[in-house]
Amino acid sequence: MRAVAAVDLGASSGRVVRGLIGDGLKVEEVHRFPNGPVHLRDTLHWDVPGLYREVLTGLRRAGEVDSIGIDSWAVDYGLLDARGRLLDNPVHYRDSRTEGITPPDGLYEINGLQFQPFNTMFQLMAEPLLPQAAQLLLIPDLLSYWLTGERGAEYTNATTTGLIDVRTGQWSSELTRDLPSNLLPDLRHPGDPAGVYNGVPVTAVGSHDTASAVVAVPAENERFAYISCGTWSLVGVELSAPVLTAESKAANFTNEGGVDGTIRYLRNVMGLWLLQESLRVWDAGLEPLLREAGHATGSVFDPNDPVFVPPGDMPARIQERCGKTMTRPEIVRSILDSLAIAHRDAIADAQRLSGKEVEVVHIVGGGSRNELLCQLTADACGLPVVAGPAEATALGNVLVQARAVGAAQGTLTDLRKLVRESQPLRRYLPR
Ligand code: ADP
Ligand code: LRH
Repeated sequence: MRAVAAVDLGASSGRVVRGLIGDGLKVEEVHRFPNGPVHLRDTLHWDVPGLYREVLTGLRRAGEVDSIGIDSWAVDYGLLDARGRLLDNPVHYRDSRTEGITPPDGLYEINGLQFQPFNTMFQLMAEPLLPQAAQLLLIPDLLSYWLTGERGAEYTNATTTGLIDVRTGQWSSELTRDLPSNLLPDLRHPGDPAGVYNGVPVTAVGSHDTASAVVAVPAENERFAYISCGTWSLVGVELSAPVLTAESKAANFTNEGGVDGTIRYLRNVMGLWLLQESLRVWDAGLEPLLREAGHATGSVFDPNDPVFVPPGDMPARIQERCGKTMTRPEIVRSILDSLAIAHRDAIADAQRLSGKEVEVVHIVGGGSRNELLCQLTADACGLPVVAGPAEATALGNVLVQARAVGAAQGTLTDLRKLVRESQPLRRYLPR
């Protein structure tokens, strides 16, 4: 048996899990803590030093391990000065500084990414500290640097910057031309060594949380769609090559770099952020409202409307979009109905645009615990939904480390079998 520690920082919470691999796969959560945006005067930040403190607590609780791996949400970064000091607390991707930015022509053909104003390359266009910066580290790479003193740019997360050429898998010389030289560190790949912390090797994993989540999708064969459902719903299929057609660009589909050279062909759907923010505004708990939403009637709105990106009064924005006043259960039901329809549309588009047909939809992440959302998604898609694991991201992180330390072997198919055989899953048939 080998033990590894996986640090997984989601946009709404972080956790550290201890994974045991050898005779099957066992995971135990040793630490969990909240995460979220913090307004400091006129800028929305993350509390990254606070997260680092929680990571240290989690690693202490994980005890003796053979490896440590870190993943987090994508696109955000810290800037270091020439002496390696953090220039400012990292800015949250929901900050308004990229509002109104438009993508240059010809970008999709190079980076293959759907247009999201918060992609790192657009944040850098609005970054006042760029002239003082010696190096940029994406969040998992920054935490890894604080642990080990070593710097690098993990590939899967680097693809979310918009600065990687999707055809070569390298930093694009064209897109990085105007950036300070050496701003972007050398790339490292999932499974590569990334330094040592307290005598324990740190291993690069799919450090983009969605890359790790898709590793742990318990699919039996290739004909699956996935929904990595948490703060966002990342909805799509796994491919071996990017789709860069004009239709794909118009449909705002992204080609993100995955573990083992895969491409995550997907669309960002606004996800449970709508519900998280509603609960925050109401100061209400999730479970009673979900029960009541089961009997409520909802209205359908477009959850991907950019009006929902910044933090704020989601219930007011939703009622405005639906053109009527609703009760709380009706608002919750409207969110879930609208997400289910957006899931259906993204899965239909992914199949049409990539030519890949699917026979099952896997929902992983915290949203896989939402029974109503899973059933509504099965109903909307007309396909069976397999829900779980809720902690797919941490599991994918564990599995890539397990393979790097020699405790697991094989392809993604082999790693997925370990998930299928060890994790409770629930099946929903379309009604
Ligand atoms: P992220 O990684 O983006 O922070 P998670 O994958 O941790 O997100 O998912 C968090 C979401 O999962 C919550 O916002 C909530 O909507 C949903 N969730 C978590 N636990 C439950 C539960 N017991 N029942 C229903 N939904 C849940
Ligand atoms: C999910 C996620 C997603 C990105 C977003 C910024 O946590 O990494 O894949 O698009 O955050």
